[in-house]
Amino acid sequence: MKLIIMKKLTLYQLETCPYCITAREALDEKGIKYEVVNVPGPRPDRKEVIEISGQAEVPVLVVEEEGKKQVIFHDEKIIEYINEHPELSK
Ligand SMILES: N[C@@H](CCC(=O)N[C@@H](CS)C(=O)NCC(=O)O)C(=O)O
Repeated sequence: MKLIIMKKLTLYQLETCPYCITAREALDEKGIKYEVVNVPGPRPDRKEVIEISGQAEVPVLVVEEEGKKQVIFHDEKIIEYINEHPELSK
């Protein structure tokens, strides 16, 4: 029997942020499912993303798997992660 481990992906982002658009396009091109959390515009108000990632910039991708969270930020790092995980597209 094959065991399927599900990853839950959440993208913290701003709709018009160019780095976020790049990350979304990369996820969408690969058909990867993810949830979107739109962060507030002002940096000090981004409490959730600061708590999760230790910094205020978006995009931030959170990958949850079996209770563990992996936090990835910088658009190029997000793209690197999804390129290294082709199983996310299935
Ligand atoms: N090096 C980051 C840059 C991300 C970035 O600058 N994001 C902007 C929005 S486009 C941001 O959150 N800046 C912080 C702010 O608005 O104060 C990346 O590649 O993702």
